[in-house]
Amino acid sequence: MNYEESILILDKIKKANTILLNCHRGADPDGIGSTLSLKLVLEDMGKKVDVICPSKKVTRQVDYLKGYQDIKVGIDFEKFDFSEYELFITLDTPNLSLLIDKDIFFKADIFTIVIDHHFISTLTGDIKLLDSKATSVGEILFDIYKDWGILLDKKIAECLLTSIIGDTGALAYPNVTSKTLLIVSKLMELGADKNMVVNKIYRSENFDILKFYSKVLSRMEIDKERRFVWSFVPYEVYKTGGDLEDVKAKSSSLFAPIVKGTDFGFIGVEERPKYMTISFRGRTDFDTSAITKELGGGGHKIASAAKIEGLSFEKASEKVLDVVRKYAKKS
Ligand SMILES: [Mn+2]
Repeated sequence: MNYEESILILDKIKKANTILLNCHRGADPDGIGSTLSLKLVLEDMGKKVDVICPSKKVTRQVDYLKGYQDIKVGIDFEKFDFSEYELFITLDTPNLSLLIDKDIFFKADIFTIVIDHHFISTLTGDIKLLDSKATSVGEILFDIYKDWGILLDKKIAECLLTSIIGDTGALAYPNVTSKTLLIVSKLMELGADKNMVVNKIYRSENFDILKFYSKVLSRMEIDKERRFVWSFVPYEVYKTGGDLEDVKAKSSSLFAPIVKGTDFGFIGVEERPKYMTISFRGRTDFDTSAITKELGGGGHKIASAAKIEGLSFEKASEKVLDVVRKYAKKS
C-alpha cells in the first residue's frame, strides 16, 4: 500500500454513484491532468462524473486530454447545487481561494476529499491525503491507482504524464526523484507521448507572448549580494500583454529561476491598478514560500505567489523588496 488513505477513499467512491470533481482556480496542467485522469478512472468504475472549475476558462495547453471539453467552467460555488452529488473530490488545491474564485468562507455540504502535494496546504476535507514530496498530484494518483488495482490505459497515462511534465518544468525541477522518472517511464510504456506533451506545454508559444517577455526582461534587475533577480511590470505595460494566456506564470517560470549566482527570482505584475501579483521561483533549495507567507500568500518552496492590493505600483514594489531582502541571505 502506497498510502493508507487509499482504501478509505476507494471505500467512499464505491458507495457513491454521482461524483463531482473540481479543477482549481486558474488550473494548470497538473490540476487539469490529475482531475481528468480521475474522471476516466471513475467512469470506468461506472460512476457518473462531472468536472467543474471556478475560472472562466482553462488553459488550452492541455486541450488534447480526453475529457477536456467536458470541464464546466465559470462555476459560482455559492450558487452551485451540490445536492445532485454524493461525493466531492478536489485535487491540487492547497487553499480555499484556489478552490473557489472569491474571498468568502465556503464549505460544500457534501463529503469532501482533498488530495494535494503543496508544501503549505491548508484546505480541509473529510479525508485529506497530502504528500508534499510528490512532484505533482499526478504522481500521487499513479500510486493511488496502484493501491486500487487499476489498470491504466493510454488516455489515463497521458493525463498523469501531463501532470508530472507540467509540475516539473519538463522533469527539470529539483523535486524530480528517481521514482518520478520510473513513473514517467511506465506512463510512456503505456503509450503516453512525452514529446507531444512537452511541445504542447512548453513549446507552443504565441508569438505576441515573446514580445511581452522582452518587456519583462528589460525591467529585470539583480541583487548580487543577496542572490536574486526580479522584474516589476506596471499596469500600463501589463495591459498590452494581459490578454495573453498565462503570460504572468510563464514569465516567472521561464526567467525567475535561471540566473547564475542566484537562489531565486520573482516577477511582480500589476494586473489592475493597485493590484499586484508576485510569482516566485526557486533555483536552489531556497524556500520562497517563507517570503510569500509573510506577504499573505503561499505555495511551494520552489514556486510560490502572493498578491498586494491597495498600494500604488511603486509602494507595492518597495514593500515586496523589503520583505524579500529580509529573507534572502547575504552571500
Ligand atoms: Mn500541482
